[in-house]
Amino acid sequence: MSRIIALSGGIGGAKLALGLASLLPPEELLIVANTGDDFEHLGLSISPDIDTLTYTLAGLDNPSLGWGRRDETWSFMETLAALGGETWFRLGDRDLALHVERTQRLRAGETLTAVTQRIAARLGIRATLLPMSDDAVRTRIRTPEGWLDFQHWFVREQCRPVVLDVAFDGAAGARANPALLAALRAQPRAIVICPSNPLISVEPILALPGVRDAILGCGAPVLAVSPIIGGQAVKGPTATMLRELGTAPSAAAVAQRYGALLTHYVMESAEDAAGIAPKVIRAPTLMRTLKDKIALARTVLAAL
Ligand code: FO1
Repeated sequence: MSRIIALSGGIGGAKLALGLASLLPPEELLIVANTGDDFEHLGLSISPDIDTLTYTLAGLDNPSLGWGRRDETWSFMETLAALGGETWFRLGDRDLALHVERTQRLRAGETLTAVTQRIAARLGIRATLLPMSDDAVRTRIRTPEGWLDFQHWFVREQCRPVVLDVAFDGAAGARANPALLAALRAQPRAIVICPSNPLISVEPILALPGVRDAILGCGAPVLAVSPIIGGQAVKGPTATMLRELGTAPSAAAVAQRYGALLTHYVMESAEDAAGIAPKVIRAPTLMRTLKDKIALARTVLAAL
């Protein structure tokens, strides 16, 4: 039974997940991926955070893009462009195979959990990787132009429209992954909130019925790692989103969003800890190399 439950979005979260997977026996690590970014595109079921976690844990990630597969080729996209198809969301040739395989199996009636686990096993991942839910939850962003589907705002519009609100369509009626709820009932050693965007990567997981209460009720420490360094996100729109929603971006602002959920918070030594209630652990949180990822994971496990 999993003893450490890691909640993760894409790139930043996946880096810490890899560090944890490098240190823990596989049966002691459960990684739960946000699926609020999921969408259907070109007839395919795309699960960006599951993809990034899968590729990162399998050593197949594309470090320069931060998404997709390494050693990628783009014949499919080039051909699609020549035919006048939609090219704002890029699917590399190798990546395409994963989406086709996932889509086929979902259409045949398999759950996203089963498909995710099969692909992870095929790629040699030994820790458990699960979607937060098998039901569709879709993050949407309210902008001055109206509500946008997440990938339309994030990729097609390059996060340019100002964020006025964030919603997780379907979350209230979705069932959290039963394996997550079971792991939370089975006296986990700790919950780790990876350094992902709180607004769009972690809060969709917490919005699922029963998850927040199960975390609070499980009695385990809950540790988050700050995704903000020096008022900036390492990658992605976390800082801009916080600002547009009326909060000055800082490590403390993220801790405050998680509120009473947290018992521990890991952040850089230069960050201001004023107003942070949980126990603060100072550590380097920038993860460039595998060594950095393992070092941060070691700090996290030592704190717990
Ligand atoms: N992000 C981009 O900025 N541009 C893309 O063309 C793109 C394609 C893509 C394909 C598959 C996949 O799993 C992820 C992809 N992403 C792309 C990343 C992704 O949409 C976002 O980084 C996440 O949703 C935010 O966490």
